[in-house]
Amino acid sequence: MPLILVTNDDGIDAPGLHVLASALREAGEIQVLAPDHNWSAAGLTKTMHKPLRVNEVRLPDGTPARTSNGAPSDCVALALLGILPRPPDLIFSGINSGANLGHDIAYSGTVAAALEGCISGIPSLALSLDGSAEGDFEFAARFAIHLAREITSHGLSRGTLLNVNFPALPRQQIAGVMITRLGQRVYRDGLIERRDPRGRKYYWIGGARPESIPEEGTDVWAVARGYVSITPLHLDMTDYRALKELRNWRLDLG
Ligand SMILES: [Mn+2]
Repeated sequence: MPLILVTNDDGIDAPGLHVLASALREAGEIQVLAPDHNWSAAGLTKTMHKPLRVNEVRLPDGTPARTSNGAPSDCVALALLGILPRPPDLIFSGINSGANLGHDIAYSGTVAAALEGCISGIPSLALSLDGSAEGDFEFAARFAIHLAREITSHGLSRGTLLNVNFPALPRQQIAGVMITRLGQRVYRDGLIERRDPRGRKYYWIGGARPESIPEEGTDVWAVARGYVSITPLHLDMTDYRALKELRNWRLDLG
């Protein structure tokens, strides 16, 4: 039985984490280590300037779990560096409440936790559910069991992680599974300026929900059409096309 680390970025109280941990018990021995509060959009964080705490807690169904004041990626690092009795064979991050598509992966704490696992050479996945209706997590969790078995039999090459997104649909309406590439998000953030009680300015960055460019074959396209989207991501972010172009620049030291 593989040892599976389950974490997330919505925090230890998130229903998506509970449903995932409960389901994955069918695929292996599970260990839960998740943030003690919501870190959505925390990205990849390495906490270096404050102490990290780990507390033992129980999930609503009684499953023993651990929680930390660190970011999702810190939780994975803590687990791998000795908090778990032995290194996990697989890392599942999720199930996030809300999709992580296209450019979202740069901000997503859910994906960041999987990235942290991937950097350490452990097969890792991020799982996200479009929309946030609680009842929809069950199908995604069942599918996660299937993914755990597939990864155990096929393996994942080093440097690759999987970003999985589920449409906000009941099982009967899901069209199928599609292997996709990353799409593009369009953010509509604005700067909101306010004043605190002392008259000093402060700011919020925020706006309407992001939209997407529905290009065929992308993750945003697949989820919009009711498919489960699986996007293989790679740690090597080198732009190989730009590598050739840059070599034509005059970049002598002068
Ligand atoms: Mn989240």
